[in-house]
Amino acid sequence: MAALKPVSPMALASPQRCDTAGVANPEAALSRRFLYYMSLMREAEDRIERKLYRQGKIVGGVYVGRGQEAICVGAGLVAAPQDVLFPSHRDLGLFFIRGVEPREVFAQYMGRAGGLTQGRDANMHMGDLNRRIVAIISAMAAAVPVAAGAAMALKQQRSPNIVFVFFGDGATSRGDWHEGINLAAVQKAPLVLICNNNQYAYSTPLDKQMACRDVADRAPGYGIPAEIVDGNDAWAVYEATHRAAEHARQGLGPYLIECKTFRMTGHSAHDAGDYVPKDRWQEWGAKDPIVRMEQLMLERGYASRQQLDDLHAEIRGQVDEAVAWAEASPFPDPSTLTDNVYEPAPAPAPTVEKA
Ligand SMILES: Cc1ncc(C[n+]2csc(CCOP(=O)(O)OP(=O)(O)O)c2C)c(N)n1
Repeated sequence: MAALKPVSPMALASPQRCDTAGVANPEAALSRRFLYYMSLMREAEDRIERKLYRQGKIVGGVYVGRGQEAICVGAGLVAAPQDVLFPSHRDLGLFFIRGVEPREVFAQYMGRAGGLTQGRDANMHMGDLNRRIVAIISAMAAAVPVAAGAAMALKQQRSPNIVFVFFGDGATSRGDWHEGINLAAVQKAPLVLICNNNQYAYSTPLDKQMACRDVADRAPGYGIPAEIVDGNDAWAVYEATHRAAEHARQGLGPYLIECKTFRMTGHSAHDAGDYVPKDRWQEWGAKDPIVRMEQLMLERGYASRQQLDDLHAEIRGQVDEAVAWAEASPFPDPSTLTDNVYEPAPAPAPTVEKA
């Protein structure tokens, strides 16, 4: 493991870390939050992908962020509660950070009435506007122009809030990505762009989908700053996101963060990822973000091994309960099928001129 870097005082002074303000050791408290959300995401996704999906209980496909948890958790803990989030399909941690209950997530994945969309539209389009999470947009990169528009709207309203949009490396080779960034850059819209560069887009390795070395190389073409961080280090992601968010909040426009990571799974539950060379799994398995956070906490005396084990046991218990609740939740009543479906008002009857 790389030597531990000190945490920058700027990141610790973040107004967004409100729940660690006044805490005796904010760095320890925030490390614990990183570990909690990353572990909850891992446990929930393991249960979904390795058990419920195989039992045929999941409606739709399953895409997980195994090995990439530090990205959405590190960035998500920077966002203020009223900032707007656009998650990708590997960012479950954002939902938990915003207060979505694990039971709502399991119900969503199982198509139950207790899910966030009341049993509609499975997991791939999960969102909750009440918590300012825009539903995942499954067409790659299509979220970026929408997020640019949301950021422009916040700017017009003179809101102090900003927008965070998450996507993979493959998305950065799509036209919508470039158009969205260009628009946001020209308009100096408050947009933080977070790329999980997990080195594969489905089965396509990075060097077969883009000719530049880093995703960050694309930013200068739009006149915006970018930085590259270790995407398996929640603290590094947090600090970079903090810099990006400050930039956006000061009215300086978009900021791109490229998080180098690796997808420790196939593209989705139906894909074993056999095209990935075996040594790459080993290389990146040794950089597991959860294990690294535990090591940091142990080395700095933020927790004992027993406390970490207790935390994992607590999370497993939460997930057990949530799964049981979701399984007991009914499927939606068919009579509610068209509830919340947009119906245009009937056109007025044509006036008939009498001769
Ligand atoms: C426009 C479009 N083309 C193809 C797909 C099918 N598809 C879904 S995810 C994916 C790969 C995405 O790769 P990347 O953007 O790197 O994100 P990752 O899944 O690695 O996080 C593809 C090809 C899609 N959803 N949208």
